[in-house]
Amino acid sequence: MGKKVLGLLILAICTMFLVMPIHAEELIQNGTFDENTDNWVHWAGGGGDVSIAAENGEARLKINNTGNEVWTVQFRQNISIVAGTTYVIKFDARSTTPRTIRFMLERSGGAQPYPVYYGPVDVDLTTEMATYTFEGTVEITEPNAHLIFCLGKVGRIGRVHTVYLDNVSITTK
Ligand SMILES: [Ca+2]
Repeated sequence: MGKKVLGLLILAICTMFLVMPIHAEELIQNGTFDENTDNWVHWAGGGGDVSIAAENGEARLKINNTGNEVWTVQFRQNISIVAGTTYVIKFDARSTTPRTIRFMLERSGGAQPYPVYYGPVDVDLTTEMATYTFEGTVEITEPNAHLIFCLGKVGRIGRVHTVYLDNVSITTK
């Protein structure tokens, strides 16, 4: 290969990298709740009782009863994770009653117990909207994973309250 050709080839490769857009991949769909609560799944059982709606571009989770376990109220979305990838997990949240919620990345379905790939992380919400950011590297590739918020009995909540979520995001780092 001639020097000139090699030079052009190197130039072409360098140009390719320069023009390639470098952006993190977003795993969460409708994390802004601009499209109601599309793509999101909620579940309550074991005494848990929740009603979900999108309100002013936020997810509104009215918790009538937390139930008796951390998982008795759930809000989640399926994602696919890749081993060795570092993910940045971010969301805005508040609660009409200050409370702790829990989130994690775990397998969606299959035999119990569900393996956890990141977390569980407990987050203390206040009545003010705040942004919470976390970062973690997963060790397993799992096309059937989910981000799950557990809004059941975490800490001590004895009354009806509402949790608001917005700008839920998981990006590759
Ligand atoms: Ca929003």
